[in-house]
Amino acid sequence: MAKRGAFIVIEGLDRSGKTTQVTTLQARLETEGIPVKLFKFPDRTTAVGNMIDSYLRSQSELDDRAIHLLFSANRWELATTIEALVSQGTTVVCDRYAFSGVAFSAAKGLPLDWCRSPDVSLPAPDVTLFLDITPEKARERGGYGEERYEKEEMQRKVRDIFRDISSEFDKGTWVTIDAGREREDVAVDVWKCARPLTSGLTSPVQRLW
Ligand code: T5A
Ligand code: NA
Repeated sequence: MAKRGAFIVIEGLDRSGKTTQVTTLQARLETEGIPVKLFKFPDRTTAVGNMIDSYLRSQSELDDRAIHLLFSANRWELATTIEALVSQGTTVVCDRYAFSGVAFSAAKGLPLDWCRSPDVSLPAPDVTLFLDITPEKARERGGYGEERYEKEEMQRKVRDIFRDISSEFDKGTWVTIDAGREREDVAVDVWKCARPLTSGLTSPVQRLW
């Protein structure tokens, strides 16, 4: 069976260092000669992404359900591309995914099952690396508080929901990493989890959820 690329998702609270870590991971994979492509959700560059961006910057108001569905639509509009890349042997690294979708909307009070349903049958990551940080520590980092959800109370709820979600996965497919440490220490753990997956998976990509 032909080898495919890995589908690696990095999740976490706001300011946990996801973008920093996906960028480092991409560079390391490239150094090893492993074909890699980065995705980021929300992808603010699409038409749907523009609406999400405006909402997050509090420049527009939307019903909680409407914004939830837009976040999901934003994943669906890139799902085919992600699957095609992975099956052609490219490793896809993704900065946030459906788990952020569920955690943030459920933290606002929407029922968890309702939150999951629009993401059902999206490609499932081979591993989700969850960057865990206390809201207190996250707040000390650059740029915190600029966007809609960057408030401690909200972040605390989101963290609890992420923990509930993590308990549904086995240790191989969901890894919690202490993101309150130095960048390089976090990167070492990310690399340890990601590297083995890129040596040639043959099993088909699974589906959420
Ligand atoms: N959302 C998202 C939903 O509600 N539903 C969804 O379906 C999805 C996909 C925007 C919001 O959308 C919500 C969740 C969010 O509230 P975003 O665009 O990913 O999501 O948000 P960003 O603002 O881009 O990213 P974050 O705030 O989450 O930051 P990161 O990527 O976690 O952190 P990063 O790497 O940018 O670092 C932040 C700062 O900390 C420093 C960095 O240099 C930077 O200044 N830093 C460190 N400092 C000390 N020690 C370390 N180890 C550090 N690592 C990074
Ligand atoms: Na980010």
